[in-house]
Amino acid sequence: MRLLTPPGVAGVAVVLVLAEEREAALACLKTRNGAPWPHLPPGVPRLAMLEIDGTSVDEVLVVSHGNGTTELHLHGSPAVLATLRRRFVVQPASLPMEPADRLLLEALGPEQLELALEQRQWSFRGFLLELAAMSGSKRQIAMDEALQRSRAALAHVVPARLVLAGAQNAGKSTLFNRLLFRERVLTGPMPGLTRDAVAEQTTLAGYPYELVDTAGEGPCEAEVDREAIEVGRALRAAGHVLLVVDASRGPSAFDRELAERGAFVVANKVDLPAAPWPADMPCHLRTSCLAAGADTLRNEVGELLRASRRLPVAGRVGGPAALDRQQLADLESLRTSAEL
Ligand SMILES: Nc1nc2c(ncn2[C@@H]2O[C@H](COP(=O)(O)OP(=O)(O)OP(=O)(O)O)[C@@H](O)[C@H]2O)c(=O)[nH]1
Ligand SMILES: [Mg+2]
Repeated sequence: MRLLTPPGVAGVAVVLVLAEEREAALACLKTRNGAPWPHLPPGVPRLAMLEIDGTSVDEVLVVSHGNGTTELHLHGSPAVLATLRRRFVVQPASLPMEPADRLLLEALGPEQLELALEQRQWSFRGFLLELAAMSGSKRQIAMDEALQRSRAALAHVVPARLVLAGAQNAGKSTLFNRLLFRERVLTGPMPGLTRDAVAEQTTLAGYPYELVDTAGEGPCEAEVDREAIEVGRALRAAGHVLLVVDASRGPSAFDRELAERGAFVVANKVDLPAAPWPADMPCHLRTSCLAAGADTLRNEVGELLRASRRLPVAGRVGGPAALDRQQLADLESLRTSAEL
């Protein structure tokens, strides 16, 4: 069975019974008089009682389709669906959707919306056919331009992981909350406050990021704290790292190590008297996460990342571009075949 409506706590749930499940599903329906459900002509909605394991569950509307499938309109309570799931496999329906339409629905910010609207003007498949029909050198140039646009377009769609790292109490969770515009995680003066890594999506300078707040590095007595620090280390290995340093204490040996491995360095707490900052330690942003406005912080961090990832200003990319891995693979395979 396929659930055609989004999950929720109320309203109506519409479930599509597939042709192969029809007999089993109809066996669970009774007329209002308790008689077995008759085979009905398609298209006529009828009320029926749904019975699962001898228990009357719900009064449902039954709509048979000519192609052998049947719709059941249930009361949308999760309890009713849960009862149906005890007897049948109910999966969410996945409707085929063009990547540009998906982006239009899921856009986190105006830049993603603008890109989705731009890309909807073109048929990507039609564009591939146009490319395939071009002569050799012209096609190479057009394809290289499309791959260039696709790089920027995919960066609009696929969130890059950005892990906040640093010593305990440096201000990672404070920065995390500011970048999200809300108090998502606990902050406070007690070192080692954050234990579990928390991930949230947002856009910075128009590009999507999975922001991850992690446990700070520092002394820990409990096994659970050591594990939390290990999780942070593993997360850092698969993403960009935003290293938060408490500038009133200065960078630690661990901070210097992360900076050497390419982390973006934020010197935080510049509202307090500063400790010496070693000349060979990079610093990409000096700020006070407490005092700076969230907008300013988001812009500064976003621009820093955009420039270092060599991404153009977010928004339209100026021509058909791949918006998912499949489209990119199709584009690339056309280039490979052209090279043969
Ligand atoms: N003066 C000052 N205090 C700050 C600033 N940023 C954060 N703090 C304070 O520093 C303390 C620690 O902040 P957190 O964000 O919880 O630090 P953390 O890095 O997440 O710490 P752990 O979770 O223990 O690793 C809190 O009391 C914050 O209010 C800042 O820019 N200036
Ligand atoms: Mg924290």
